[in-house]
Amino acid sequence: MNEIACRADPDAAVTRGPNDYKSDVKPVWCPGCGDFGVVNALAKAMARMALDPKDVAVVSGIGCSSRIPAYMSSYGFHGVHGRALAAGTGLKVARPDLTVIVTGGDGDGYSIGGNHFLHACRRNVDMTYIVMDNHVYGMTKGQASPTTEPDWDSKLSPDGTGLREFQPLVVALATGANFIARGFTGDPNGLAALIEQAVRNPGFSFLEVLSPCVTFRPEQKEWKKMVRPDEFSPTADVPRAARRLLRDTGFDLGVLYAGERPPYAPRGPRAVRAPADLEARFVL
Ligand SMILES: Cc1ncc(C[n+]2csc(CCOP(=O)(O)OP(=O)(O)O)c2C)c(N)n1
Ligand code: SF4
Repeated sequence: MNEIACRADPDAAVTRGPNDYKSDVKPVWCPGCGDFGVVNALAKAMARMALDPKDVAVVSGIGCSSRIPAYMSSYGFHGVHGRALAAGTGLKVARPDLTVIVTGGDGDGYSIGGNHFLHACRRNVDMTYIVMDNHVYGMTKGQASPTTEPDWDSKLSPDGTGLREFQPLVVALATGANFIARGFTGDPNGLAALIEQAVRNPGFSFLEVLSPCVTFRPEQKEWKKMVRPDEFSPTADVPRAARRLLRDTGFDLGVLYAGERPPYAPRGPRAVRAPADLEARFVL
């Protein structure tokens, strides 16, 4: 266990290892699901940053991957399908002192939540978005998602959908995300390092994680042979990152873009009030 003194409480010499960031709730995921790797990497990254769990909120929508908040010892919010970024944005603006990490799947984030994805990139609120992309809707038993390959033949999409895949990194770059990277659940150390960089980079950080669904896409077990670690070299130059994406295989890993755009800061008088004041304004 990699134990590090907690930065938030140095005098008390609190030490926390990755397991201290996991809750006692046992994941209900299928054995071998890639999402286990994200819990492990997230816990490792939190330990490396010596975050205090009470200062972290993990926010999600709905899906197998969106169960993550229950498995962490930090605060968590398991919301509705496709609205994790809206909840995370509200939380971060109301409580800028918190480290907000939004998590979910490709269905949750790119399909029903696609509009929120665009505007989260554009708004550049200082938070991290981790998408566990398995190119399928796992929880609802294997429907095609926006990142499903057009020729993926299944009972629900015989002969494939024929639809072009959504390109999350291209969209994130075009709409203004301040940090863009791709990781793989089969490399927990590399993934933990990417999560740490994403959290530390100011503004909206987007981390696309290839996370195999061993039940509905068993062929994804081959991803471990297809990924290309450290393929991206980080740049703060948007045109350069865009040119690099033209030859992306979909399995290139690393930090594509680390920008310097200042994060969103609320303008004018502080709109956030004490919960009691807010309640009083809505009394009928
Ligand atoms: C408004 C609404 N529409 C549809 C659903 C059904 N639903 C639950 S999870 C899900 C897709 C999950 O896929 P993904 O986000 O890729 O996560 P995974 O389960 O693969 O991790 C859908 C369509 C829902 N819960 N709410
Ligand atoms: S159905 Fe797929 S995504 Fe869901 S827990 Fe099982 S392996 Fe993971």
